[in-house]
Amino acid sequence: MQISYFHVPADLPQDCHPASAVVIDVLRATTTIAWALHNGAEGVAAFADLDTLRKTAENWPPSSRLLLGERGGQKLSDFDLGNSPVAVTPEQVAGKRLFMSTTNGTRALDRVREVPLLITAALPNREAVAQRLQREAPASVAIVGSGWEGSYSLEDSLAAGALAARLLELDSDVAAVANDEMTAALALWEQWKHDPEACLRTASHGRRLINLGDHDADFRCCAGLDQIAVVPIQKEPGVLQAS
Ligand code: 3SL
Repeated sequence: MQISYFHVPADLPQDCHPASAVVIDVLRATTTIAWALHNGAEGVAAFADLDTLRKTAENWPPSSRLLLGERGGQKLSDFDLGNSPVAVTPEQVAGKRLFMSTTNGTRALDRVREVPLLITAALPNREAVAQRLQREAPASVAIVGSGWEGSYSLEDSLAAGALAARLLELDSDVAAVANDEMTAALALWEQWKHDPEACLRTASHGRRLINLGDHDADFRCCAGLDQIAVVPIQKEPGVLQAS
């Protein structure tokens, strides 16, 4: 299993066709997806574009759908929820299809939607994703960070390093580091693994969230390692479901 890391979706070469992809947006899209599915959401349909999201959601019964997302970290005025992982409680999401669009995370998902095995990961479901990849044993795994509007995100690299570190621990004969970005992400994880929340708060997007208001609960949630066993997998184009 050759494991590569790409800081942002645009770094993935057009002629690169990995057997599997893992999209990461620690702050906060893939953390929210993991918690929403853990808390019983029927599925998360991810959209890069808001108009397409609204039109598609209209075809779903109002009582079993929620519109969720943000732009620039702020909830959209006609949406039910923003992008906080602590807001997707069982009371809010159980049995519902979530229609989600975020500044970077859902765009990253869009970029790799053709990859045969597409998973999302965050720190709370890191162990579950690692176990699943080990079981599936794809020849190649492209871990794709969401970044922020095309540039590097510290926290996505941290989680990429956390996931690769666990894959190497599980079976270092099978898992192998395939690019320098992956090696650097592993070093980042080594540096911060005893205090991931501090890394998230140091990151530029962490500071952006702090400037927008009190996100303490989100930071705690997004930094919580190996807390839930859900593995969000793309079951149909753009739709993630628990497995
Ligand atoms: O960029 C994204 O996809 C979001 O996760 C950003 S935010 O944390 O909701 O502001």
